[in-house]
Amino acid sequence: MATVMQKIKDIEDEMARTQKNKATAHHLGLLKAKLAKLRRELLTPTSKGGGGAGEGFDVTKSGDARVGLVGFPSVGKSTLLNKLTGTFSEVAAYEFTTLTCIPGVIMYKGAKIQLLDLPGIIEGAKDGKGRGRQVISTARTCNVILIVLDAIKPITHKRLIEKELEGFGIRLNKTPPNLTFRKKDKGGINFTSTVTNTHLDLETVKAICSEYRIHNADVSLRYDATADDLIDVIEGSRIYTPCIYVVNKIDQITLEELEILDKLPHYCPISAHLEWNLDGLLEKVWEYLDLVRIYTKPKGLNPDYEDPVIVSSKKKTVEDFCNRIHKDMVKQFKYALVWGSSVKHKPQRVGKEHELEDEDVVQIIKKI
Ligand SMILES: Nc1nc2c(ncn2[C@@H]2O[C@H](COP(=O)(O)OP(=O)(O)OP(=O)(O)O)[C@@H](O)[C@H]2O)c(=O)[nH]1
Ligand SMILES: [Mg+2]
Repeated sequence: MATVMQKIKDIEDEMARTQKNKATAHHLGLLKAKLAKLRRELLTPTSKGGGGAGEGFDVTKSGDARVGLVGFPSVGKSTLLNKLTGTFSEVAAYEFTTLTCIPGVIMYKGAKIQLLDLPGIIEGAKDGKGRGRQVISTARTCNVILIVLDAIKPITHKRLIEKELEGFGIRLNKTPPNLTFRKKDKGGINFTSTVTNTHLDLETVKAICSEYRIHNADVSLRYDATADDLIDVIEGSRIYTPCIYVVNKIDQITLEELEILDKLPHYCPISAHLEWNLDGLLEKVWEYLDLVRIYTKPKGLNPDYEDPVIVSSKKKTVEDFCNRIHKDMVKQFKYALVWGSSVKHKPQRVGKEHELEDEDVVQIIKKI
């Protein structure tokens, strides 16, 4: 392990030493690819060595969605979990109070949201320091990540945590790169682009590909992609997670300082201790989770508005809805009656490919 970490450090040092310009672009691209490969090696260690370094904490996923609290020690993650879920996780003024993953549950708009309190991470977590790797592995399983920051600590902390998560293949508030990468049997590296590229050129693309021993491929860009974007696509297994920066302890800063924070994107200022703006935070979490509530209507009865079935806005067909209820339901499916914004008529008869909208009412008609 030490050798992989040493190699990572050497490459990072070399990148820091290398001036960024046209002549060095391909060399930097190559170094970035090497770095991505080494980080992946850290994630999936060979059989020898400590037990499953790439594994997260053993907490069962439950409810409709999972939200994780990530941050440096003593920023107030446990305080926040306690206030939002009523679960007990020890709070103390000293660092590294929480040593394992503590789950709690938030009931919100009829959805059951699992909130995970995680141990504080330290710089270098992605390279194997502390329990950070386990923390970040668990963060990978979350539908939304809350990066908790301390209002009185420097804003550079935000950048450090982002770096840790990025080093582990988590992309925050990003969409997958809009570029095609296709391996071929022959023909060399073919590079095309529909826009002007300021980051990538043929030479850099070739350098990156050669690091992966890929000598024949079509690479086509539809936007000004970076070397990191291309590496993400080649590496695969990147996770794209929405993230909210929760700035805690705002009871310790001035109104002027708060106004500056208010303008930043993806931010939510709170005081966990004094319970300031926790409703605002929940609303934002709900927005970032992007969930769809579907009410069921048994035949001849009123819809059940108390207990919606929750699906993700990316998987919201009638079939997805059926699968959330029971794995065999779709086998018996004949058609569905839908009331709500996804249809024109009330009710409308739809098939299992139909996409539902938030707060639709659905009645499933089974085959006899
Ligand atoms: N002033 C102020 N203090 C807070 C607030 N929230 C938490 N604290 C204090 O900050 C300290 C650390 O809180 P914890 O909730 O234990 O922090 P943590 O992030 O879980 O820390 P680790 O488990 O060590 O990673 C405690 O002394 C809390 O009382 C807040 O909103 N304002
Ligand atoms: Mg804690």
